[in-house]
Amino acid sequence: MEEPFPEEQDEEEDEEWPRGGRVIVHIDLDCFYAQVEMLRNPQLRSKPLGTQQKNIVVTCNYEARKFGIGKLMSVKEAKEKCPELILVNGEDLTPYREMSYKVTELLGEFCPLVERLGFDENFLDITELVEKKFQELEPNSQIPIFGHVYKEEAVNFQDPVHIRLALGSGIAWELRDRLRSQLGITGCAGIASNKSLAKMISGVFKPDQQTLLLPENHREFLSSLDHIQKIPGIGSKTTERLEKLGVRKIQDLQEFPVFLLEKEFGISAAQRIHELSLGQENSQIIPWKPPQSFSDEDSFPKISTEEEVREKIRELLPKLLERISQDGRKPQTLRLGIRKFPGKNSRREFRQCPIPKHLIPKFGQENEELLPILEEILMKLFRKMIGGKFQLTLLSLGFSKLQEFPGNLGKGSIKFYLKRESQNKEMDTPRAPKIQKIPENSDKKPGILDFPRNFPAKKEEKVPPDVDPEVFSELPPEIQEELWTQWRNRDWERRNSLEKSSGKAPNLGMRSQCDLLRYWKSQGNFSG
Ligand code: TTP
Ligand code: MG
Repeated sequence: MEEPFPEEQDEEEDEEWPRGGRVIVHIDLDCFYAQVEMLRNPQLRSKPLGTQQKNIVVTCNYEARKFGIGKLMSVKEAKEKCPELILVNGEDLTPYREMSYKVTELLGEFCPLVERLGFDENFLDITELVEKKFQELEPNSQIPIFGHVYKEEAVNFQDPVHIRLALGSGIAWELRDRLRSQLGITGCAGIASNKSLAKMISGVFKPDQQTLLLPENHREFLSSLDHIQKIPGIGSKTTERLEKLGVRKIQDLQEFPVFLLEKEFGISAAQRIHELSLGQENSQIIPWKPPQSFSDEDSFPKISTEEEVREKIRELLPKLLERISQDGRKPQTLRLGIRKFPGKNSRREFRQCPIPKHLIPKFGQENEELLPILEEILMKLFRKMIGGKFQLTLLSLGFSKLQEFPGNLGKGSIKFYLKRESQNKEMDTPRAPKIQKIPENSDKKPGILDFPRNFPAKKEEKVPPDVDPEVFSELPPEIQEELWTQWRNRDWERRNSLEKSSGKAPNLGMRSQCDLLRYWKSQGNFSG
């Protein structure tokens, strides 16, 4: 489709650009694990193929989908649908992780604003690239549109917003082309003016296709999606609450009186939910960088026995180990956090210890073996923290000091991830973990410090308010960061009830591997 470039621009409108609207591309790789397996063994390409974890087909190629096989189907059902289905074990995530980082790295060569979402999705904010192309356009230029336009809506070449999105479709095409030519991998792209819409539109035509969504179709497109949970940012808890109000479809939500939403969720949350249903969302791209630590926590009304503590640890540990496996690096420090009852909201106490060196290589390789050993270490930490009777309302686990490697592959570089395997150093002989107490605060109480009510607004301060600078300087970086985070998110619990992308894992309890993987995918909630 080609259209002439308008000779006359609406200058006023153009000056306002990007007026809240940007050009965002979302790329979702096709049948990712299966595609990686087909790259490893091209003979599989023309055959129905599934990747198996335990007794689940986590994904399958598009050949297999022709038989009605879908993601997360049981092996039994998949085999019934297609007896000739070839199954490859997909439990070792190493090849998928490597391809995943190669993709992000390649996309990063185009544009610095790349955000990863799980293993096979990336967002790019290409507003600036588009802007450059826009400025370079000659009068009467022909602007090609690449891929589909949702509902085949006519692009208005008098409208600078349309023109920029059309230019974005060209960039998305180029990105996909580069992925194919350099890495041999295909994916779908969505082009829209925000992350939420770009993600939702990218799956409209699959596989190996792309779709552009114009602003005029936002509402209609959203209404066409049946269930509210299809909106990124509306998680399962919000969905549950909305369903209780009788809201199931996105259209129901669009039409639902805002004042009733406000009654249920409070003013700002209600506003946000309503806006999401209309496709109004302006969260920024969070350029990818490796996490400094992995942690998870669970809060509860009260627990007071060691068995209950052990049970909580058993619930939290497997999913944390799973996340660490997916990351690929290996932690060197283990931390336990608790909140005692009665206690002030934010008061937590922490103890940490180095992970015995002989255990470190087992991360990501022998999680099953690690579980009982780490559990005992954590119980030991717990006993150090608690002398006699106790009542807890929260327990957290954290792994940090993710193993760094020598050479030029510093943390923060994707190459760090890609080269990881070859750089494992020999580990020392086993040693009992040394328990290390986190320095206490100035009023001599253990653990994390209390926070004041009136905070200065900026983090440029070197130390969070009212924290003893000497104590702060001795804390490990991840605890310092946590202090900052706590300080910034002092109303975290209230806001988190909206599931507003806290990055915190939901309280999943003991889960099967597949559930964990599903959880991993769902972790990519937006911030904003
Ligand atoms: P998806 O992007 O959901 O699926 P896909 O890439 O296989 O297929 P599509 O063409 O429809 O995008 O997930 C990416 C990979 O994540 C997938 O290949 C396998 C894995 N995965 C899980 O491990 N657990 C899950 O619950 C899902 C949905 C996917
Ligand atoms: Mg995919």
